[in-house]
Amino acid sequence: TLRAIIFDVDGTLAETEELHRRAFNETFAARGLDWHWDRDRYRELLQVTGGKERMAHDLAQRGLAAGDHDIPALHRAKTDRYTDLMARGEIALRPGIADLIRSGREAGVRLAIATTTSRPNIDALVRATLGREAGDLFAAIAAGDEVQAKKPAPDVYLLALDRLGIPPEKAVALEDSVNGLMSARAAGLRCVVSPATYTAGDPFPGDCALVGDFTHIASVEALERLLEAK
Ligand code: XBP
Ligand code: MG
Repeated sequence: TLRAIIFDVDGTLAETEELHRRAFNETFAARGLDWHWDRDRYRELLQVTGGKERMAHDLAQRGLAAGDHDIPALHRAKTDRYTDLMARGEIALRPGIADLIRSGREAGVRLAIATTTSRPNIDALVRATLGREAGDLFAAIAAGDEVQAKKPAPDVYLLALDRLGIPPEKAVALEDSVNGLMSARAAGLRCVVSPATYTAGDPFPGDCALVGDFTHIASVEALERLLEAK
């Protein structure tokens, strides 16, 4: 039986990427940089996980020298902007997520997070949508900068499992992207995928349970039924 549910954050708990994009663009403008990522460009850039890595990749593709810019400082400013925007409360959890979290707590299934995003972003999202401290609600939280290699590498899921102290067979990952799915599978986890706005139509391989939205697995019982049917 299932002992833990490990959630991705961006695209899975909530549709956050437009807020990330806005925070990046406002940061660039505030620094007097004439950079702007429109939706199509951002869709391409989402292939590179992690905000700092994404900025470095964008600079390289445009033939600009990364050494001319303080990417860690830009990214700190972006994180400040993102968490301020998040605190306004305009972002909602994706349908089914709040019910599944409630059901997991009632059933004694432990909840965890494995994400590429930065820890302050997780805290801000959980506070704004669930009115709780992430550290109180989730038994283990593994965030982007805590590991050597971000998704699609398995590191962040392995770290979450290590902190939970359980083997991958006893847990399931919830994801919205191919990079996330690859990360979970490489860590030995089963994975349920519901594509988000930016990942709809992406080619998900057959080794996951694909659902239209998370209302199909809004309880631990429904999630276990889906995994058994797979
Ligand atoms: C999410 C990401 C993150 C965010 C930005 O991927 O790629 O980089 O877009 O977060 P996943 P930071 O959902 O697969 O974890 O700017 O804090 O890195
Ligand atoms: Mg995601």
